[in-house]
Order: sequence, then structure tokens, then C-alpha cells
Amino acid sequence: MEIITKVFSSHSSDRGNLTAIEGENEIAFPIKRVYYLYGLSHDLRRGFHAHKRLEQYLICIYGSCSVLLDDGKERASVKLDRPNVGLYVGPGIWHEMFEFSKDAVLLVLASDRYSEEDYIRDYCSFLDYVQGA
Ligand code: T46
Repeated sequence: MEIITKVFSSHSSDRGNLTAIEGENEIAFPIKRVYYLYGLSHDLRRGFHAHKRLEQYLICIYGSCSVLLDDGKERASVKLDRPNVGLYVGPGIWHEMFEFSKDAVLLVLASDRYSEEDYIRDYCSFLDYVQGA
């Protein structure tokens, strides 16, 4: 499975750092939705689903967390602990987020508005979906 991470460039000076991300520029898709997770617990996992069409970049803009990616054949985990690094999660990838630091803020840039129809929340249904059953 190909893991796609992107380092976004920062405008850094003695005043600090500024990272800007434009849809269809720094990332390929237009950004239609931004959401973020915070107040998270180290012991809890979130996610446990895949999307049918949605494309997303996950950026841990504060603290750290890990993300498990599963394409139905392989699994890999990626630690996110830099505010200028995004992890691409495309359609058909089961993902789980875990090992959140207490202060973690996970920002997500999404290619579309929220639609529960786009979720596959059952792992067996996910395997059927990616295996074309
Ligand atoms: C994803 C990972 C990275 C909304 O009403 N609007 C929204 O835009 C979102 C994202 C969620 N919700 C509602 C749906 C649920 O009732 O918020 C509740 C919690 O969502 P969920 O349990 O899906 O949260 P996570 O952390 O498991 O997953 C989220 C995103 O839903 C998902 O698309 O890829 O973060």
C-alpha cells in the first residue's frame, strides 16, 4: 500500500511559522469541509470506517496521534506529530486513529460535505467492497 504524506511549506521567521494549504494547489482536491478532533483520550480509538468517495488529508496540528491504514490487503501505521505534515486518506481505505496525546488536535481537510452514505462502518462490508463482491 502506498502511504502518501505531504510536507506543507511554512513561512518561518523570528515571528513564528505560518503554513497555508490551498485546495487544488498544495493538495489536489478542492476543500469542501474542514473539521477537527480535540479533547481526545490516549486509550480510545476512533475511525473504524472507510469512505467510498471522500478524499482527506489528516494533519495533527498540535500534539501527536497515530493512524492505521488498511486497504484490505495490507495494514500500515503512521505517526503524525508535525503541524506541517498531512497524511492522505483516499477512498477505500479503512482507517483508525489512536494513541492521541492528551493535547492532540487533528485537523481534517475533506473533499466533500458530510454524508453518512459515503461511510462503510462494518469491516466485513469493507472487505467485500474493496474485493469487488
Ligand atoms: C474520518 C475521520 C478521520 C458530522 O455531523 N459532520 C462531520 O463532518 C463529521 C466528520 C462527523 N459528523 C458527526 C457524525 C457522528 O455522529 O459527528 C459524529 C462523530 O463522527 P465519527 O464517529 O464518524 O468520527 P470519527 O472520529 O470516527 O471519524 C471522523 C470522520 O467522521 C471520518 O470521516 O475519516 O474522522
